[in-house]
Amino acid sequence: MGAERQKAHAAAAALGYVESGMTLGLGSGSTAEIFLRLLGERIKDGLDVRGVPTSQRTAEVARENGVPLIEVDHVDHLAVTIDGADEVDGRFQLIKGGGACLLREKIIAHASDLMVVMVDESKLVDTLGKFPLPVEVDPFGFSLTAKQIYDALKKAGVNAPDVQLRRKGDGLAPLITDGGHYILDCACGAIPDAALADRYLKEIPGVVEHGLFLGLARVVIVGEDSEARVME
Ligand code: ABF
Repeated sequence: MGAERQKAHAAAAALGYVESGMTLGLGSGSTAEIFLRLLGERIKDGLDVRGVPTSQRTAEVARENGVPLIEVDHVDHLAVTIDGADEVDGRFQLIKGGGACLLREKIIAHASDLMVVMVDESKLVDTLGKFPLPVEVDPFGFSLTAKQIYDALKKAGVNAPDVQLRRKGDGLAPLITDGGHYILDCACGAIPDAALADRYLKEIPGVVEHGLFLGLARVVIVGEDSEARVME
C-alpha cells in the first residue's frame, strides 16, 4: 500500500515535466504505467503529446489510455523520457532492468534531452547493488558470457558476484526480452565503483547492454506517503 501510494505521487509530479508539443520516451514498469494513466487523462483534456514506448507492455498500456504512439524510427527528437528504476543512489546513478526492458529504456533515455526518474522511497540506496544487476546478453554462448561477466564484476571490485540466467514464470525456459535476448541477473550485494563495472561489462562481446544507467537521469522524483520530493 505504501509503495503504491508513493509511486502514484511520483507519477503525478512527473507530469510537471510534460508540455504540449513534446515527443516523450515512455518508460516501463508499474510506476511508468501509473504515469501513463495520468498522462491519458491530461491528453483527454487537450494535452498534445506523443510517445515512444520502451516495451511492448508499455505500448499496450499507452494505447489503452489513449496516449498516441509514434514509431521510434520516425522520431528525430525526444524531449523527455519518464521512467521508473530499481535503485537510485545519491549521484542519480540507477539500476534498471528488473522488468527486462533495459535495452530499449537505455536507447530512448540516451536519445532524450532529459530523463526523469520516478521512484518510491524503497528504491533509494547509498551504494548500488542490493538489487541484482540485470545484464542483457546474446543467447549464443551465454554461459561463456556469464563467466566473463563474473570476472568483469570481480575486477570492478564486487566481492562475490552470483550470475544467474533469468527464467520465465514456469522456471524452466529462459526469459526472452523484447529484443530477443537473455537476461543474466547478477547479485552483487554492493557495486563499489559503478563506472568501472560499466566499463568492464561493455568490453564483453556477448553483452548487449546492462542495467547500470550512469549520467543519464537529471531529475529524480521520490514519491513519499503524502507528496513527492523532486531532486534536480
Ligand atoms: C522499469 O521498471 C525498470 O527498468 C525497472 O526495472 C522497473 C521499475 O519498476 P516499478 O516502477 O514497477 O517499481 O522502469
